[in-house]
Amino acid sequence: MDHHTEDKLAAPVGITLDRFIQQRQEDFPYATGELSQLLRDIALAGKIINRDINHAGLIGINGAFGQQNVQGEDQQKLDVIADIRFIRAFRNGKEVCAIISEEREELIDTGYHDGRYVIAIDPLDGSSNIDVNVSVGTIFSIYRRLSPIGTPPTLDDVMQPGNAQVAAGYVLYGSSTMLVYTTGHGVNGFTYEPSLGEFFLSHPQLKTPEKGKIYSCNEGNLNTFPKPYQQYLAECREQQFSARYIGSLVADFHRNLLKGGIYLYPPTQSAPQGKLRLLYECNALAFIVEQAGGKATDGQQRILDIAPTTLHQRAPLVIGSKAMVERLEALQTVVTQ
Ligand code: AHM
Ligand code: MG
Repeated sequence: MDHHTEDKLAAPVGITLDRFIQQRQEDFPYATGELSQLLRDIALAGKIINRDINHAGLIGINGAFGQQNVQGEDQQKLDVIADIRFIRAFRNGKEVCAIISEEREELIDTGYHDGRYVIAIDPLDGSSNIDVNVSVGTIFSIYRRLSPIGTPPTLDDVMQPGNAQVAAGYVLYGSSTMLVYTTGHGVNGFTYEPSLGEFFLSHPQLKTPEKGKIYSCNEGNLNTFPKPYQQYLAECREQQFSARYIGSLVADFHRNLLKGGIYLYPPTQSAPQGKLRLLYECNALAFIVEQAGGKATDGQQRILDIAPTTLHQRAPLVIGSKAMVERLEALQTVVTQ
């Protein structure tokens, strides 16, 4: 039987995430395999959280946990569960010496001081959407530590600018679950096949369109946006672009990445630095979008060049198709605030 007939009878399932990571590692002869293992740990924790989310409505873990996180927001139960699962996965993996999480006030020293990497994670972004069955996501950034191997991690290890990331990605728990990541050599997307329990390469070498026709922001805050943003959004409406805003960053970002578009979380009256966190949300997505040919700015400068000053700092975010982000940047210089 020839290959063509065979493939028609039993369609090939494609490349698994594990195989892909292994092949990539072979391209880097001096790679120790620790980063590969770390990516596998993330994928495994993602699968477990995917299961938890799918069961959430059934087993009563939906809804508020009755506590607030460090930003004073209500924590949802699944935020807490996802946080525990990822931190456990990183502790078990022993590749990272330090973790910072959107859900925790302080840096976590994993105790594995030989670990070369540190990780910043938003374990479950958009979790206020879970009760209404809307997509949520996990966002992560990986950095090489700055302090010497074998010593306790320091704050400097986790307060690096986004341009120092060695890998970043997200898991989107949507109508299907996907893992999208970059190690600085393009962006690849994997779709989870629940019956096989594996992620398969579904979106190799993702590129985002140069221009798009989708804009995504919370327009309820429009009147308090700085003038250049108001002007930009007026132009979007004049051109009859589509307004699409789920209010779940990973889902909004992912749609725009594939279709072309712009996501904006500008400064507002109640949130003068925007709402999103530089280290847990903005940096990872900025690295991915740039690797896919897009752009990310805080309105003044490239997101990846911002030197962080505090663990939980926020930054305005404008991210997506290059031409659209550049139009907003151009308006920043000509429209008076
Ligand atoms: P979270 O980290 O507390 O889940 O908040 C982040 C979410 C993003 O997913 C989303 O893009 C944004 O908050 C929506 O904010 P708003 O409700 O102000 O539009
Ligand atoms: Mg978040």
